[in-house]
Amino acid sequence: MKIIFATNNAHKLQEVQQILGPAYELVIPRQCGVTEEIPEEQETLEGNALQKARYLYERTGLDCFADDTGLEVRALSGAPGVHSARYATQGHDFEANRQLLLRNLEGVTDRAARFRTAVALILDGREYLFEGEVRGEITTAPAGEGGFGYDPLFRPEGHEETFAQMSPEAKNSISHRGRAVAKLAAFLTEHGASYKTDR
Ligand code: ITT
Repeated sequence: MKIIFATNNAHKLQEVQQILGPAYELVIPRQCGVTEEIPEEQETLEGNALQKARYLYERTGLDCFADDTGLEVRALSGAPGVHSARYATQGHDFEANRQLLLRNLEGVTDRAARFRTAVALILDGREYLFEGEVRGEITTAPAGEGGFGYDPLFRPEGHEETFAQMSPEAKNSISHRGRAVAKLAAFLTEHGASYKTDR
């Protein structure tokens, strides 16, 4: 089954392809002639996921989905949340974002946090939303080389390792994205998706 995934994030693409498995062939915006940055200007994850999926659907008329993810830290009143990509700078600077998060949590004992993912699917012109979350805590120093973004600072509940110290399979089996995309996969298996270039 071929379906468009409205992302420009290569790490996410790899994760989602791994979660969905070989039964799905993911097509990225560039492969359908959409090379500009897809806007995400909403104040909620769901709003942004829908905005990205709608943008691509309007350009291509093809079935597609998008994911928007945020890290919500309790002691920071839910920040960086929907602003996770641009926490420290306007760019997607993972290292600067991690450093700012650690600085903002200096001396803070409540390290509780969660990752939340909203996935928006447009299938035959209809819109659907799926959600996944994982609870955990922010470490006091980065650990691990795997994953991306805030992974070296996030230790999921019930685990000794950060996401960046886990294998991709282990992260995907409990992660926010893994849970949301598993719901998407179950839905697609039931309802089917088509990729027709003549539409
Ligand atoms: P697209 O919009 O092109 O899909 P993006 O990088 O902008 O890619 P998001 O807005 O969904 O993706 O994610 C916001 C930021 O949250 C992202 O830049 C990372 O820093 C962080 N992030 C997202 N998923 C993550 C994960 O699984 N592990 C660690 N950090 C993550």
